[in-house]
Amino acid sequence: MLDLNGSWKLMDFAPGLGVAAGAFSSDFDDSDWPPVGVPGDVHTALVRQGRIEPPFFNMNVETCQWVEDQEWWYRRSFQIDEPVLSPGSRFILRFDGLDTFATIYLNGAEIGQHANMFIGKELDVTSDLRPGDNLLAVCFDPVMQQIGDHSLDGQWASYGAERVWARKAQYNFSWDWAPRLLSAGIWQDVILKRFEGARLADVFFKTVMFNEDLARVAIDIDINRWTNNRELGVEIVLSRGEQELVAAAPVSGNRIEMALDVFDPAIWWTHDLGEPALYDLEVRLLGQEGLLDVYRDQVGIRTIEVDQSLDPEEPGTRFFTFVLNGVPLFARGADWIPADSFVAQVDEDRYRDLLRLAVEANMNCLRVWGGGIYEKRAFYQLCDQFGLLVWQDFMFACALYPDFDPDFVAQIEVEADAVVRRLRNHPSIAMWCGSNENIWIDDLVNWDEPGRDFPGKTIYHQVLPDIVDRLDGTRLYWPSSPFGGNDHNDERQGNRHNWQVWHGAELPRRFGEEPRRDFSPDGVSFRHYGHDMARFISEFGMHASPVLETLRRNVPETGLRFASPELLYRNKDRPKDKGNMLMRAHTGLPASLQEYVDFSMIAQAEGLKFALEHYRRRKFHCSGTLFWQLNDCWPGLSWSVLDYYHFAKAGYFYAKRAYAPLMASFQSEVDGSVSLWVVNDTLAELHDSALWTLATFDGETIHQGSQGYSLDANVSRLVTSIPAELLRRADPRASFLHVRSQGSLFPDNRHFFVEIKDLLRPQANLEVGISEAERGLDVQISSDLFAYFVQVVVPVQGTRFSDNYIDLLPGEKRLIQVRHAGDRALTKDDVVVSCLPGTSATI
Ligand code: BMA
Repeated sequence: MLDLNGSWKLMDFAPGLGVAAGAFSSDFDDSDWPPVGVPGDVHTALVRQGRIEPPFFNMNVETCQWVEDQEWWYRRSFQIDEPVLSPGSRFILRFDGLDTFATIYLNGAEIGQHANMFIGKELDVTSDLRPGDNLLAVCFDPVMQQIGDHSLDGQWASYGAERVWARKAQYNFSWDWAPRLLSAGIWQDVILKRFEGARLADVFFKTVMFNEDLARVAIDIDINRWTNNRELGVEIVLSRGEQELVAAAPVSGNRIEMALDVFDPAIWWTHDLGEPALYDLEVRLLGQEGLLDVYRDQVGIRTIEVDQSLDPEEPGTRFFTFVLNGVPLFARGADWIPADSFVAQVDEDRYRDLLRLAVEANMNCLRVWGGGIYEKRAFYQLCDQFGLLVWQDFMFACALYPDFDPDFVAQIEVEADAVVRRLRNHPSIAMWCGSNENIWIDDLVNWDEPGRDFPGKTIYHQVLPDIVDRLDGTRLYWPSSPFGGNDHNDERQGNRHNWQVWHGAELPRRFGEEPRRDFSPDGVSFRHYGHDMARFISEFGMHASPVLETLRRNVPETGLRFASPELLYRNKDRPKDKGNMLMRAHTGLPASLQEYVDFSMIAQAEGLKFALEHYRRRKFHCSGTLFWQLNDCWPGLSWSVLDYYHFAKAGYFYAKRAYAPLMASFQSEVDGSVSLWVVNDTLAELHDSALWTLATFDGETIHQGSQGYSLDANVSRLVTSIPAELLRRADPRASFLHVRSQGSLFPDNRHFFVEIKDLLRPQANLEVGISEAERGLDVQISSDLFAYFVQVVVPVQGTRFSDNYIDLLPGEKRLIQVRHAGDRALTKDDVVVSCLPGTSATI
């Protein structure tokens, strides 16, 4: 095996001139070409060379657009020492990722082309290699030139119609949260491997059945052999800790199916329901002379289904519930987008940090959204290890796709085949989904032709499900997100995206009805979530600004004002004032940048809290909430709760509390009463008391109550109802409800009776004490009166908070642990504590 990553050389030419100059040939002189790292991308290399400014700063994206129009050449040489090759030797050159329109040359000869960023390319180079020096060159053609003049009648694609012709990450053509950055490059590993006579083509591990004592697993092995008279055998080792199971068998054909019985099996669970137990799987291919090939992976024993049976308590509706190992679960999570505009730059550490943050926020499920990429191996391995389920989209988003073009469909078949094979052994993969919004939006655009055939339809309804069925067959295939019911975004079956909030798309709607939009503050208000009876909601959300530090790093001083052109440039959504509508509904409009940061964060955080509590109370009528969106690909203004540098917005902490496996929440009723609910996502039965208080912001307790309750495992339940007459004793603008668990089972929660902007809160005074602790600081905060939106700001990347953006009750004292995992020691000077309206804390 030869690792061909590392230092290559890079140069650009005007289209066509690289070939004319002979850049493919072995004796071409590339001594003046600068070095480039592989895996990587050309933009990152150009920043290092000083040829472009860092694209994310200010509006630099605009000045580096020329990069997509050039032809980019990578070259490197390598040595082959083995002069003697046996007749059965084969050398396979493998590129895990080429972005995107690539021609590959070895020793001056063209050996292959590739036009799909999403899947790898393998080339048999046995006859092209030579002993000694070899020269590998890859040319990437300009994307738009390769796409050419294709057009698609009736195309309604947002974000650039031409993108649908390129199997390249669609968000890179610009999105409503991403700038246009069409990079190029060898974005994943390159490897040269020698095989003798045969190799493993594929391994599929699946759980056939299990009970407490025994699991039966099947391992299907495909072999690729080119020396027919070989005697081959396979050996399987499945191990976990002390337990090791071994099986061996001779193979006569090209395929063998083996089965193993695992006694006392360790079962894979999401991290909240159990242990995400993994086994090491090793499959060895043996010839007479020994080991020919080996496959290593971590696998899990588990079953996953989606229950879509009728919901007897809500006639006319169906469940949409993940059932893991026979246990129905509520999916708590968010939508995942690529973690960088330059996906080559996302390494295992960044995946780990983001996924750990998701787990720490009590999430058990993420959706890999269809406008990004099929993520790298490390992403799925970490989801396996962390016990996160993955809703996996195929990469088709917000457009019509040319399924009338046989070449395009052939390309999709190859892609889906490779993707399903690559991902199907990950226990984290819970289901396959054909596209993002393609079916729903076509019906919205062509609302007067319900059920019409549209370009792309056969991909989601035939091509993909056939492949999933053939190569997997253990998971649900679902045609699109959203899908199911009457309008493809129904609340009675399937899954839904709620874009009434933020995008003003009025819900519900039925086939044949003209879609309506309402962009007014009322139209986009997050209160609409409270009427949403969705069965499973896989997108909904609101923008919030990132922390000031992120803006300071990327916006020049002159632009650090609310609504400055430089700031608005970071908002890729249109029209750009949806956030203002939302803030007008809930917080009022900001008058400064600091207020914009706070108010937009509040609108998002309170909106997520309101939505998540509502949907979770409806467990299992609603069985999942994946909010839009977990992360960012650049330092923009977006729906994310974690920004590009992984600084958490207030919405992250609000979601974390609303996602606590045990969660208490209040719900206003039309008769003026307020009900108190507790949701139990654990598998344990509970007995507890909920202590609730009606109090004023300045410290007067109006009423206190205590309600004992018992809760079965895995349910949501009304615990008590607080009558309207009692609540009328307080001024709704100057009071709040609070609940605490006597046994500290759920996080404290509170309820306001009016919008944030209408609250009458006296100015609270905070007292803050900071002391040093191992790997960070302990921040003690107390308040004389009710303090809203208490935030501990530390502008140091990688800082973690035990909690943040909290409320303090009158007289309450809270400890916030501030930790930093890296080498950077935090000091008191790094910390600013404040609450709203702006108070200066006494430290
Ligand atoms: C949905 C997503 C994305 C989009 C988001 C916010 O449509 O699928 O396409 O970025 O909403 O508008």
